[in-house]
Amino acid sequence: MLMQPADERNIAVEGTPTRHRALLDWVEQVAARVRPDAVLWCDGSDAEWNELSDKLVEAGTLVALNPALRPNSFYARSDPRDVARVESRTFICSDSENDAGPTNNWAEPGEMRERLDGLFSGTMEGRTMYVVPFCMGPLGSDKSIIGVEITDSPYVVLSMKIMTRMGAPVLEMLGDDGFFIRCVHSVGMPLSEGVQDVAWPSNDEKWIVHFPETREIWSYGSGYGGNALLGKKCVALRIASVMARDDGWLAEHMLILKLTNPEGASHYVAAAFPSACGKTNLAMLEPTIPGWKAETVGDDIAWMRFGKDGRLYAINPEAGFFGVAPGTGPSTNKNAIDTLSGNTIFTNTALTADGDVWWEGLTKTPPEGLTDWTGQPYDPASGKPAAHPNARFAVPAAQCPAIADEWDSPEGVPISAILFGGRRASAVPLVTEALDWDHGVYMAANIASEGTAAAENKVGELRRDPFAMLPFCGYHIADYFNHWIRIGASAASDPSVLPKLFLVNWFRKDSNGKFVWPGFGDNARVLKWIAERIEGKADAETTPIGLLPTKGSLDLSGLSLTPEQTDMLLSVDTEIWAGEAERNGAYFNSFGDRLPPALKRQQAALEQRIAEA
Ligand code: SAT
Ligand code: MN
Repeated sequence: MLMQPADERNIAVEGTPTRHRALLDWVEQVAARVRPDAVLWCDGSDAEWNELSDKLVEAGTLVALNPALRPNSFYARSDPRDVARVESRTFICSDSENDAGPTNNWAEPGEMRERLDGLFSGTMEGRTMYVVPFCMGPLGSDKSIIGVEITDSPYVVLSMKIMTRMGAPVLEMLGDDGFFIRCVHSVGMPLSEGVQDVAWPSNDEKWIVHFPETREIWSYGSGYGGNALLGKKCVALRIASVMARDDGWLAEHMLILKLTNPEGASHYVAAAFPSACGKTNLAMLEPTIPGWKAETVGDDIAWMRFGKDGRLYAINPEAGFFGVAPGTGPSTNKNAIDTLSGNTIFTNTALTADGDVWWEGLTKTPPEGLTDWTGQPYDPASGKPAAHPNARFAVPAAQCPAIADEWDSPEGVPISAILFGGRRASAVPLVTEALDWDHGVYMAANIASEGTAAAENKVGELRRDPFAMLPFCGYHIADYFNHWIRIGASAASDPSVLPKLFLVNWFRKDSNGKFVWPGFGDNARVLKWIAERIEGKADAETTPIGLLPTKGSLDLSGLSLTPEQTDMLLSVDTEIWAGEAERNGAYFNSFGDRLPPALKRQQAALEQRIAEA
């Protein structure tokens, strides 16, 4: 760890941990603008972790949890105005507005840079500027991408240490002239003369800005999650999706799961679901069917590239899980609970009287003497939750008892199937296999989900979330659809090497508004059918919307579903689907000429199949 007084503007190679001229120049340039008291290059060591966490405990940002209950773990309470990603303040500043597309906010890059210059001018006054080199993906892998985040938030530094490979080994991997993504983050609260710091500094004005052409991110005003831990959504999805478009690979909002059958044969599956739709639960599921085993490779992001054998290989670019705490309990996700046994940072959960954390769903009833996420004594009679619905944990992935050995493998894992799912109370069956790659792209482009606490929109509202990438695609979403079509076409000589594509829906409700499918560990029954489809063992029935399990091919043994419930899960109502198709068509029309012809053909083909049914 190296301290450098900021007024020594000429940060020399001497005394810094790198000889990377472009990196040194950039750090110097940013320091000159943000004017910190000191510049600190983070090495990612345990000593650094201890020093920063001590400092944050002293400042009141972190509470050290009871070490007998949760060693080396901390609790943070954010500003109540800084609890989730802010999509309305998230911008893709591509050179051309058309390249950002209709689903992203865009601003003219020159004007945006001027605005950012003003906002960042002196923004780190009175603070330390941390330089955080991080690697998305296994260290030393040619599939990994390096970033450097400059931040004035030590909470961000600690969180980046959990969520990424961070510090000295990354600078070593970067060498003297390696490529890195430039990320600048400030909480936007300079400690000018007379300003008293607060436990969670932030600013009411927030900007999360991406410059895709120059692979740059500038984030201002928020200290929370995806707004501030720039390796995650900003680098690994928004900027990486643009790099993937340019270089012929896929950067996706997907978990990666290893599934092993009773005979010991394994398949790797990737799955896309919108935020807070049970993705972490599926990534860590414990199958209820005997002999089947599921292991975790990743819970949020997958980068997939073609291997020499023509198959798609996935890596998890992250090193930790940034999961939603509420709803996570010993019965819904025991692996997650066991993962959280130590070395974890919790944010916006409730705090117990004995110095531990609690949230809705951890136990049936709240313990006595809770302090809620706003810092007030918790009154269960208030009807309010003790933890914020988007309360989070950040924990090293390696601590997960279900982590697959190959989760850190530099080659990645070969993907046999990709699942897409939203939260749909009606219409969409439990599982549908796509007729072919293009049809799968059509299904994925049309997934929709109810709002989640992770984003700002109202919980319960239905919104389209194509590929679960709506807030994360760094370019025009119709071009992104076309990129998927092209990826499929690039395997034209042998389409059988491509993953099979599936649409799943765990959230079907009956007329009383109750979920029909038990979900959680029983989702392994659907995974079993998918694995057997890959192996050519399970039967499917062709319907107008795709291939559905035949009665008997889906393992429902031991479940207490009525025949009506099974019917509901596995049937297609053509009248309802005529309406679905019409709405899909209207949605597609909103993209005009930019919609790939292959998807127009899929739309027409679906309409025709439904009409003929
Ligand atoms: O807050 S994050 O963007 O990191 C998590 C999420 O929204 O899924
Ligand atoms: Mn996510």
